[in-house]
Amino acid sequence: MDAIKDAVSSTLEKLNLTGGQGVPAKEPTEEQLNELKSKYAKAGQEQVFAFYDKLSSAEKAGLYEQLENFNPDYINEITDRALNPPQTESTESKIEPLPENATSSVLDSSAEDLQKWYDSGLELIAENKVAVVLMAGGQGTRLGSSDPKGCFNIGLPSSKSLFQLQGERIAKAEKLAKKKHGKEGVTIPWYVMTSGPTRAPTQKFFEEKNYFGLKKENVIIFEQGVLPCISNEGKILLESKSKVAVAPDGNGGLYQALINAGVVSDMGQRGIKHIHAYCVDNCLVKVADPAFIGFSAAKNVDIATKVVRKRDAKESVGLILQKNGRPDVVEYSEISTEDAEAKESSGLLKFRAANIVNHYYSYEFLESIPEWAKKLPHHVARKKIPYVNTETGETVKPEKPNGIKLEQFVFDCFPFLPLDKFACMEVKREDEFSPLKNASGEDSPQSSKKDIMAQGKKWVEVAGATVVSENPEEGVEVSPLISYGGEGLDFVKNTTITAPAVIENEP
Ligand code: UD2
Repeated sequence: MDAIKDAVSSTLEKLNLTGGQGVPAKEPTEEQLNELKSKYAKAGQEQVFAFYDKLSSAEKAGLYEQLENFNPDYINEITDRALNPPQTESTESKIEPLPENATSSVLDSSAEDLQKWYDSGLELIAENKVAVVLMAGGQGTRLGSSDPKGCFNIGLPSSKSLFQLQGERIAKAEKLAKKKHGKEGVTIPWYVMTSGPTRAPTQKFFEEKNYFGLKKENVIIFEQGVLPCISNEGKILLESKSKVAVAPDGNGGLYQALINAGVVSDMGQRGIKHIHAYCVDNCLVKVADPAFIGFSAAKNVDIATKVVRKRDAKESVGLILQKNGRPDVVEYSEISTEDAEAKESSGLLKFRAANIVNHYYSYEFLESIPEWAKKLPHHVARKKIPYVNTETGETVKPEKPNGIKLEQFVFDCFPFLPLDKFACMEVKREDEFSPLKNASGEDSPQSSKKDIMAQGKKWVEVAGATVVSENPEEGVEVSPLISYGGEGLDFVKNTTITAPAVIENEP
């Protein structure tokens, strides 16, 4: 009997007709239905029930379940606020680069400071006070792949995916801390945020890969929220006669999801004090970077962010800056050309601190999420959104943007902090930032692979190896399980390595 129940439940889950935890959604009573209908009618969104009476019982249950999870008044409010943002006085919203004292740069920090931050970060990891949050809910539309980006194979000799590289860096950071401090059971819990479209394939991939050698109980996959897609006229769109068109609520949906999914309380139970949150598509990301954790803890800030020097005025990155004396980020899709191209007398871009979605949070700051999550603004993405015409019943695939997706940006809480609770660490692009955004050209699988292999080659040459190859472009892949950041490679000293090569075993 259980097998049948499981089969039904998983089918309903696939049809998205279950109430979240796989429990089949129930058809509403007449009274429940009328109550919800009037709520949507009062908000001018009654069109979502256009086909309700003709739906099957399961479809009615699924649509009711979905609509009950939204508040149409709130959807109208955030849509209106997103389309008509409150205009602060233009003089007030003057942007300026961050003040010197809010930033540090590994480019000009002393070796002692870097070592001090690294050692203290490793100690905090050894004390099980460090957790990692991965933002992996984005859909790789620009990449042209329907799989979650973390599953992507960038063509390394080892064929490792981005998820695997990141999981192995966590394992290595645990091992380095354990070795240095002689502690058993060093654990860095890995909280992986997915969205509707990426949840199941991500879960499946992690299970197939046996969590990349990490303990399953320390890899927690959770889901961010979704928001309805809205027509240009402000109406909630239907994807089908029984389903609202929805989209993930942006990486800023992280905060509400951390609360709703019980992640912050799980961190509390584990005694976590320092959190590293990062972007899935950066193949060079130093996951749980001890130096960054140590730097942030030493500065006693609530948020810290890593930046690289912006490549050029057109690079699609947010810019870390200050606005009205508060830390802030202006996204590439919202910065004026004038500000993006502004230069200092030195000739350098005035705004060159490029956001790389690589943030530190204090646990206390994440505990305060319920106080400010509702204040996080929504941004408008104008998109071509397939929908069902509620007059004719026909499905329309629009040729041009016909609606908006509302998304929150993870850095929009930065202005909630005074500058002295915020820090910025500039790092070297070639060491820490190579995003996978496009199918080819800049920020592509090819550039990701090239940057990883170049980094490994540099590491082994610094360790005393000689790398030979017919093509000087060829590099060396060094497994994260062998070296986290270039350390521990003495065994290659005075050896010759023919590139391309993979180093994944110690002699
Ligand atoms: C992001 C940054 C941009 C710059 C750039 C560098 C934001 C809002 N923008 O732009 O400033 O740093 O990256 O690579 O951070 N994600 C979710 N849920 C969502 C949407 C995105 O988890 O609903 C994740 C996504 O999986 C990825 C990260 O957030 O890990 C960044 O998302 P993106 O690559 O779509 O952002 P992008 O490149 O527009």
